[in-house]
Amino acid sequence: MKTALRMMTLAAMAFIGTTAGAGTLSVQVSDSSGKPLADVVVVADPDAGAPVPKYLKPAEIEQRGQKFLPLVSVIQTGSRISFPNNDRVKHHIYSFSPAKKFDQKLYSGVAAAPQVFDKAGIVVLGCNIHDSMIAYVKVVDSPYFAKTDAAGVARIELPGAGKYAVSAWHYNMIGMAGVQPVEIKGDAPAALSFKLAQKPVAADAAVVY
Ligand SMILES: [Cu+2]
Repeated sequence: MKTALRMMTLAAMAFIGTTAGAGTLSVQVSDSSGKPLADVVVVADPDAGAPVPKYLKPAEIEQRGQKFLPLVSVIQTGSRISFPNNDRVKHHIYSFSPAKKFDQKLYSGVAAAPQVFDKAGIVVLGCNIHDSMIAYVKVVDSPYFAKTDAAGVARIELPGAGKYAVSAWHYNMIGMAGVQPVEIKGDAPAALSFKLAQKPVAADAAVVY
């Protein structure tokens, strides 16, 4: 435990120590017509052999207005997520996804125990009571990730020079986007763009709750 703590501290110090030479990667994501896409998970995986530090941060997906908020989360493998219920009604969260199967029986308030997501992959959450409730959790091994904002832009701080493989994922995309290599040199900013073809929006999804 002591050793683990020391290693984490050293890793944190190394991270702080290198931020001066860090490079910011900006990624612009749009659909095939060029419209900016929000809620895209962008991940930069360090090249083989490069260290993959753990920066585990607890995350939260609340339930409010019979919705999961946020709709899309991205966390590093091993992180935990808590699920506070801020509705008056009870929810019953479940996932059948291979990366994390669980079943959080009917509850209200903060009664739900946090869940640890220890396998990389895509986890789709639903509620047994409210069929319209859905959330996506992308669990990734790399600590370098971000979600695109309303302008379709994700910014990832990378710890200095090195090569990375950058990928983009949206819950409504068709197939998989190609992985793009990027090399960070010194503190020069780098930029990439992705176009992700989207499935037509299902009639179901257009329902206003
Ligand atoms: Cu519910």
